[in-house]
Amino acid sequence: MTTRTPQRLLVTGGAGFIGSNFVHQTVDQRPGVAVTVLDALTYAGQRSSLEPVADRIELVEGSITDAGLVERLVADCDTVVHFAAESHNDNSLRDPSVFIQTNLVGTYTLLEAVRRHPDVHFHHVSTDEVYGDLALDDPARFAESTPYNPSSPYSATKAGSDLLVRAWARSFGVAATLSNCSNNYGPYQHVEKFIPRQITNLIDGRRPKLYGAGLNVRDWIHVEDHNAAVWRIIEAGRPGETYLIGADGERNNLDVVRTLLAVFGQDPQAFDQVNDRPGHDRRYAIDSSKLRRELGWRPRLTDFAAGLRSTVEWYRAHEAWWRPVKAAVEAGYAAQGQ
Ligand code: NAD
Ligand code: TDX
Repeated sequence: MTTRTPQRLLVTGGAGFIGSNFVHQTVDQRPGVAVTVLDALTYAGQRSSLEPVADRIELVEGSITDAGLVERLVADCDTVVHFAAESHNDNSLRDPSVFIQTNLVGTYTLLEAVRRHPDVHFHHVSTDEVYGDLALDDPARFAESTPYNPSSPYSATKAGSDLLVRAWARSFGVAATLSNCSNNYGPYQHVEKFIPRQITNLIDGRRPKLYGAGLNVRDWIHVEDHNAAVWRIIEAGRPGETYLIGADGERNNLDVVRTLLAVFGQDPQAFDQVNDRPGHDRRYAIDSSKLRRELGWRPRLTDFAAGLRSTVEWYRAHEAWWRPVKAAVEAGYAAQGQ
């Protein structure tokens, strides 16, 4: 089995949802590892998400499309963990241009720098959405061999970035691993996303907003389990390989809303149906047996109701973190009838 001992990490997008949780986990569990975060602090990245670890990491504010900056930072690390992206499907339907810049040009810029530093390992964090969607009654799940078939501008740019990484690994010998994970939930997730949007609506006394009939299925995983898998892959994943990450957490959106309504002690019917997302993927489902078999990873936080309760507690306790952006996010959705 491959073994690496990452000591100097460059974490792109480390002020976002999954990246900030990754940085917290790394600082807590691996105090000897030096962490530099490169983050453009877009609307989705917040300095305050790293405040609890601010004195133990370096945060560089800048873009992954800035080739000079990227070169300097890559030269000084042994491992790049690449989370930075434009990540929201609904935004990509309103304006795809920044998705092209960050997800495609940004990943290309990082790959070119890593190519000049052959000792640096590159881990690319991606999504199950590159595989398109499955029918609700299809027994199949996505596997590493499933053909790419992305639906939205977001997932198309993530698919493109995955293919760039594979090409740079094969053609230029870049030491890269890839992971494609299902839907994450947990602390520090932007209130534009499904679960935090409904939690903060309920805290505010508003009704949850379901797209269409709520029958679309997502395969939920707690962000801590995702990040533990990323650590396992950067230590032991085989260069050039892709690993799917999932925790067998398939649920439809209606079920998620009803579970949240129960946490808040409210009537299971107390939600609104709003305009559906154009091109809305029906179902994602991950078969993560390769990662489990080859690298021995297992999810730990698989009690979804318990995970939702602790996430609700986090949003109640961290209102100062999300309150400043909530009204503008809701106004944006209202303008689309959502
Ligand atoms: P997020 O939107 O919460 O965070 C993205 C971060 O990237 C932000 O801090 C933002 O400021 C930063 N960023 C954006 N453009 C940048 C640029 N040009 N240069 C530097 N930094 C930039 O996203 P997330 O949900 O934490 O997702 C992180 C990664 O994980 C993404 O690559 C996403 O595709 C992938 N992913 C997410 C999920 C999920 O459920 N959220 C599931 C699977 C994979
Ligand atoms: O208000 C809402 N009501 C609703 O029913 C919102 C915001 C969403 N939804 C639905 C759409 C989806 O079926 O909930 C589901 C989840 O929506 P999102 O949180 O927007 O996530 P999704 O589009 O599934 O993509 C997420 O998982 C894969 C992440 O945002 C991506 O970055 C990741 O790649």
